[in-house]
Amino acid sequence: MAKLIFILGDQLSLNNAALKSASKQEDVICMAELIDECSYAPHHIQKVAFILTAMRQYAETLEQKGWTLHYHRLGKLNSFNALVHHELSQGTYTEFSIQYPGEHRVKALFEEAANEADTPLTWFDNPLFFSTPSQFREWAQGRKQLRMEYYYRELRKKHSILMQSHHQPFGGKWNYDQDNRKAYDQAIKLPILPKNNGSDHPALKAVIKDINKHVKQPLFGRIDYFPWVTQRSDALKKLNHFIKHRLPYFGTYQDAMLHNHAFLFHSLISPYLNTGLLSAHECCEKAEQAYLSKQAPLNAVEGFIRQVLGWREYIYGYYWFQGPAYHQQNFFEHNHPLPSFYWTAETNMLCIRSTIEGIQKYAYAHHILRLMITGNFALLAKINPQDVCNWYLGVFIDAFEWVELPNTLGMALYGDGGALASKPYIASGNYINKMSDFCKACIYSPKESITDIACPFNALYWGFIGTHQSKLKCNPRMSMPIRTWGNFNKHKQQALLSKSSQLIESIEVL
Ligand code: FAD
Ligand code: DLZ
Ligand code: SF4
Repeated sequence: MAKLIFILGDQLSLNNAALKSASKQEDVICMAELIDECSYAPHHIQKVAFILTAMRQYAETLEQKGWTLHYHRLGKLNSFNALVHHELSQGTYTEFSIQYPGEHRVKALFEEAANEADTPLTWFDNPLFFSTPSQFREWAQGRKQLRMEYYYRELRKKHSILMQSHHQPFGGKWNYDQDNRKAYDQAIKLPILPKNNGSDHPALKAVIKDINKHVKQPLFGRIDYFPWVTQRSDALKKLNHFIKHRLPYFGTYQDAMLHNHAFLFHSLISPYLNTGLLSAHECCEKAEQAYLSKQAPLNAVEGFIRQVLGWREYIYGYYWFQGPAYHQQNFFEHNHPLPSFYWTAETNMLCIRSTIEGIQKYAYAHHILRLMITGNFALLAKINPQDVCNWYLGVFIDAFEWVELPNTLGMALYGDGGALASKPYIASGNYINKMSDFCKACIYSPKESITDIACPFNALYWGFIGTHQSKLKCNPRMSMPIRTWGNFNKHKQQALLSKSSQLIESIEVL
């Protein structure tokens, strides 16, 4: 009797563990393009088109390799539940097999469907990560604080990555962050933008046509320029190109921001890693090799490996560790609605306008833009975290809940009260001015706080400190701004608090 193997839109690897467990002679592989999955978040058109095109191309590979495949194109089925019922009406299966999905929601849907069908369901760990949710749980057990740095060091040792000996990291230090905080200074020429892989890509064109026909909910963004690829062989080329041409400068300019360059020296590999087109192992191995062959310096290689082996693995474990109720947390009790410029980019704040225009165009913004521009503003303007998370889940090509939620709710919004981040990532216009070229061309001035031309980030920053002192004062890393706030005279405090409230009230016209 056959097993039914489900492969989801973010599991497109030939090393998929459920696929590996299957028999070509007996078992059936099932994949589906589902209306509900295209509409449950305010997705970017490039995200939906990327996933569906990659699914179709992966399915072709499976068929060429001789697998029996039930592939459902967009328009036939709405939901995972409908898919399970449809498959059961066509055949009898002893078991369902599936690799762990990227969301609690999807896991619950399959558990419910298998239960209803009275069919055993086997989950498999995703082998494209270095670690599993249960290994993270074991590591987390009994720890007062779950900090990425310590998880990262364990994984470096366990997998012997960038290690001189079992306990000694290359260069003698675990962390080169101090060298990795430069604004862009033109010392190195900016990389050329990735080419448009959209307009002459027949598979992508066919998918866009199907999306326009079947997905009724309007999608976010544009797709006239599509810098992404949709097959593993091309994703590998993109990775190799990054390692050769941009990795050497990745560390130095990791935190830099530019008005007219959305990508700088970043790798642009997150959509491929998150859908199974690339594995974390090969990304780290290639980066390590670049260091060993003296093609990239240690600060760059360690900086990159810290993102993939450190942050990405930690975030994955953390998401499953926190469980399905995590998304409801709202430590600061912020409840203002998301401003409409998060969708339209229509604001005079150039840092926000430029970031959101980039997202509309590419479904992408690099980490510091996500954290210190759109995330920082949402936190300072006291926007409801659930609204913010919904936006992040939709608008980025690489967004799946396991990675979006801890980054947005935990890291950017401090919505879990510091379980993930050691302090709120907040900054005034001064930081943005130091790290970018936005402020030079903005109608607001980062040097002013109260006047009509004052940068809104400034009064919002102090308004945030002023209103949340009691919640922040137990965090030693916040003692400096709290002390500074305390040293302001009452008149200045009052002026900043009322300017901050005014800005929040008039947010739509900023
Ligand atoms: P690079 O800067 O070149 O980094 C290399 C790789 O490291 C990335 O591809 C990614 O796989 C990994 N990485 C780096 N930082 C993180 C991190 N904090 N968490 C997990 N992996 C990391 N990343 C997503 O993949 N999906 C998301 O939905 C997502 N949402 C985010 C939301 C917020 C508020 C913030 C602050 C960060 C978010 N990130 C998310 C993390 C990070 O911003 C992106 O992984 C990165 O910008 C992707 O671009 P890149 O491939 O050019 O990354
Ligand atoms: C995001 C997404 C989209 C847009 N479409 C599909 C789809 O049609 N079929 C599918 O299997 N998965 C899709 N996904 C990914 C899911 O929403 C969800 O994030 C993953 O199934 C979690 O593992
Ligand atoms: Fe952004 Fe303020 Fe700079 Fe304008 S002045 S770009 S709003 S930080």
